[in-house]
Amino acid sequence: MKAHDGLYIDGAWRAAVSQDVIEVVNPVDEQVIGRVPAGGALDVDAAVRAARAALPAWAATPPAERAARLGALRDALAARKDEIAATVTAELGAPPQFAQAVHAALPIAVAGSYAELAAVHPFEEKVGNSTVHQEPVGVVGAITPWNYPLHQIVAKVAPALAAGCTVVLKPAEDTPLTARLFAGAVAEAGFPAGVFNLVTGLGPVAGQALAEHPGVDLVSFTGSTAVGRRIGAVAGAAVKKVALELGGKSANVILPSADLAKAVNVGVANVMSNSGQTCSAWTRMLVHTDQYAQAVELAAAAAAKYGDRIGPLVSAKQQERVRGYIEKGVAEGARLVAGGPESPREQGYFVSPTVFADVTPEMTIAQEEIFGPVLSILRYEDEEDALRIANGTVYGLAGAVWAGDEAEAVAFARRMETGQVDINGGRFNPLAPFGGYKQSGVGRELGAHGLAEYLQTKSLQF
Ligand code: TXE
Repeated sequence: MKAHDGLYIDGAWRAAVSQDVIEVVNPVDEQVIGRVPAGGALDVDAAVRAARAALPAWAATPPAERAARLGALRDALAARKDEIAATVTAELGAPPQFAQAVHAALPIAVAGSYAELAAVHPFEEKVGNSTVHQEPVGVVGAITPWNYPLHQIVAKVAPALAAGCTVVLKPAEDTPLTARLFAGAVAEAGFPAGVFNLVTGLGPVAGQALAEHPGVDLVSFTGSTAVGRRIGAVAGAAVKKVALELGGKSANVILPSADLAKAVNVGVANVMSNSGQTCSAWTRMLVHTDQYAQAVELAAAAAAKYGDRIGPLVSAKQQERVRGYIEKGVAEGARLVAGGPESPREQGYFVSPTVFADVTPEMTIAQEEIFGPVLSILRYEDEEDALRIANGTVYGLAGAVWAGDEAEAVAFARRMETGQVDINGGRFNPLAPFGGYKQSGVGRELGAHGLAEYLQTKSLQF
């Protein structure tokens, strides 16, 4: 068992003022695998003070030097790739291969993209008789969830540091060990003391204290809509900037001209990936009524093939929540064609890959984010009906469209109220902006749009 190692503040690991401790649990065998401090308001205050003190010098550091430090961070993460994957496997339960290929590799690519962007971004531009300067917003309070423990951190911290902001990170209490590895990589990369600070702790304590701290200029949050609303209200009252990446209920629209088998199989894989704990997952599959029966059969067969191969959910709380949704789906009249509410194993927070047919748009399982390996298949009569269903939730984070002809899929995608759409499958692009329409959030992450969140502009007139 790892020791109680402290918080990373002002360039050093130090003991927390708070004596409270978080026990980290492996969701496969339910054993305690580590303990970290549950920081309190005094710890958050110390971290924010360190970030404020470091801000002027870091903001004035030439972008090329900031880019060099981010390059060193990418290298430090790459050197820890195996350890990162093993830690994500231990605290999230992600299967080892997925942990390597996605949980470790993706954030390394994102850190690299910001090393490159910081070097070339036009922080100063001439506009007529003015120069427009893009300056860092200031001290960033970053609050991250557990579903992609490292990616969620890097997607906030890397652009913030590239912009010249300093950061206090409060990672999810379920996955703080990965965050500690990240802090180790930052220390090795040679950032000045106070530029990055880590306070592990509970959401309503450390997270709340960070969001409310008057020394924080921007709160960047990823997590539940309920907490996002509270953070937005706190930030609004203080007129501080806020970026919110919240839930999703994304539609996978299979148009009649599409390769049905491919669209269904990729669609099922998308939902089961990371055991369904992905905010952009295509949890609603929309199929034309003439192809509906065939799609249901294909999806049920695809889900059954997963069997035991997907990992558990992160915690008993999430397992209960997801099983509750499955029971609700049955109670509201949807037809289970794969999986179900029973846990497939005695131990661990597992949920079977589950597929519902005969789901109608108003059912709870078609409206609310489940955050587990649960797919709902809905039928549509024509394209307008498909669009109405696709746009018929409070969310708008991601989605997919499949068609025989790319232009047909693009035309449909452009009418969707959502922030990112994969055309005939799509491929992850670390430079493409990611974020929500409607209640899926405020702001964008990744690429130049992600960098812009951490910048404010000043114009000088001549
Ligand atoms: O989220 P929370 P939970 C959704 C998903 C999931 C549900 C609940 O539907 O089933 O949220 O997950 C911190 N002030 N998403 O309970 O509580 C908390 O410590 C400040 C979608 O884990 O929102 C953690 O660091 N911070 C999502 C972070 O907020 C607070 C990813 C997220 O936890 C706080 C995760 C407070 N009062 C869950 N309370 C996505 N969009 O990817 C909690 N936190």
